[in-house]
Amino acid sequence: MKWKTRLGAGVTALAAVLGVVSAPTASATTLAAPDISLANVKTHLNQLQTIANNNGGTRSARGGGYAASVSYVENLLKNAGYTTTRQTCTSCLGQSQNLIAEWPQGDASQVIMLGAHLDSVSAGPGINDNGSGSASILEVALTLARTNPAMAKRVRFGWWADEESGLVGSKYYVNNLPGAERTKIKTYLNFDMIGSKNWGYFVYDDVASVKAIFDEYFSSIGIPTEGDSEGDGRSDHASFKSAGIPVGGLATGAGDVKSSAQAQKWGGTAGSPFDNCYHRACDTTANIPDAPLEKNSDAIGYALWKLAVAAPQGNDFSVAVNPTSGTVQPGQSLQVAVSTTTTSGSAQSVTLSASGLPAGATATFNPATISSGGSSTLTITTSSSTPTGTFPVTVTADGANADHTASFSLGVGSSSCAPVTTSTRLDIPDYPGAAVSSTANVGCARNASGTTKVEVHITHTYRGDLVIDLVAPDGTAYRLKNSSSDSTPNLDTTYTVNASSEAANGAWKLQIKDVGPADTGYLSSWTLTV
Ligand code: DPN
Ligand code: ZN
Repeated sequence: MKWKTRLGAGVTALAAVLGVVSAPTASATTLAAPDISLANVKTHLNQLQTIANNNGGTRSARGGGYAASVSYVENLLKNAGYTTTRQTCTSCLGQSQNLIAEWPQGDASQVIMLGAHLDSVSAGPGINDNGSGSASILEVALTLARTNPAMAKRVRFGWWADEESGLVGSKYYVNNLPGAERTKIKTYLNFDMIGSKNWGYFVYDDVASVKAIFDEYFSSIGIPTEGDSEGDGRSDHASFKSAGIPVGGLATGAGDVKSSAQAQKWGGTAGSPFDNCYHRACDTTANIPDAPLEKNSDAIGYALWKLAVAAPQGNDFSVAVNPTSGTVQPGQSLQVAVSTTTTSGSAQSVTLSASGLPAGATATFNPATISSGGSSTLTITTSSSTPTGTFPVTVTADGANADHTASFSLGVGSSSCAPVTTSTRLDIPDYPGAAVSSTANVGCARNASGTTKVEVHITHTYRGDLVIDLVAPDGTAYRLKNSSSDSTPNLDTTYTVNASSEAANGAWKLQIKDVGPADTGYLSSWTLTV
């Protein structure tokens, strides 16, 4: 059995049945997206609330509440091993600073960037707008550092100054990026308000492939999403989008009013704003429910892992049989060595089986279950009633992480194929009569040869009229002779045919058609030597 990869439909179905929502599961062959700790995200939000409380109830870019927020985030990131940079934004209120943090692993020419504005409006502490996005990507960054997976791409985070007066900090950052640095940013993901009290699940729809990653996550936990339109052009992704950088992101809604269809879909209150405290003093930690904060944080982790973390080398193996063909008389048995090799990762349990055996034949493996790298012996036993012929047997190696097959050609009967002569007279009707054919039954257990001989004796008054084919048991026709203007009577010729891809066993036919009027004749005998 090959385990489901990434987010199997079964995970969703099971979660629905159990009434639980689980983090994505991953098998040994797929990458594991982490669970982002809701408790830690809430700790960060409490710290931002405390900072606001100590700074006149706000974290607006102008004042100490913003500067203290930058310090809080920066300290945690530095201690976790990030390379952090403060960028003074000269166009921002209070000359406030953007904070940039880069995880120093992965291809530096391919950057996946995540950002959130860290400032609030002056009216309040801005815990949903935008402590929520800031705290969530902070915890994602810390989880990346703790997990320390092999990285395919470079990951960079940005906490933006002074978004609230018009995306000023992020515009400053993008405008000051040299062209070569801009093109390195392959995707920018923005998170602005992901913990709205009367939440919806909105996914930015700017780039379909980026939206699809988030949607894949939400569908795995059974949550429907909608494309975001309320935030279009209103948050920091717009600064990146204007510079031609692909963008995506998540939001749970601001001042827009939840429709009844949306309330049916997600719960909550129809006719009320998604966040009734948007840009107000009441946007505090009391304004933030757990559910959207947790699910959006996990969705961010999922997307980041999918975009930037290297896929682990899965466990894999190969299987081979030796020899690859063999012949037995009916009633006899033969043995085939089956060997496996671990080709990547570590060894896995492999169960062997065989299919394609003729009637009356059985296959046993000793042992039937091995660890990849090991071998087994396949014994094929036929019975006296097993038909003569060649049979393609498929050996299936069903591993815990991957499945593979190997092929064995089983011959039953003698491998010496005696010539078959058919001497029953067969009349050949004159044109436009139908083709006629004579049958030769071959009973042996190998393929026909590359120099299969067909000796033909025909009595006829104009042999140029005749078109002759040899038809193999599987229906493949081999042209022996075309029509011609050869007026000679009778035909006594031996043709050579390369029929090496045909199983010799079975009913072969000599097919003759008269394609010219007036002359007639008959086949007196023919001999087939495969
Ligand atoms: N978070 C809002 C602000 O910073 O004022 C902007 C916004 C509104 C973003 C609606 C997304 C959706
Ligand atoms: Zn905002």
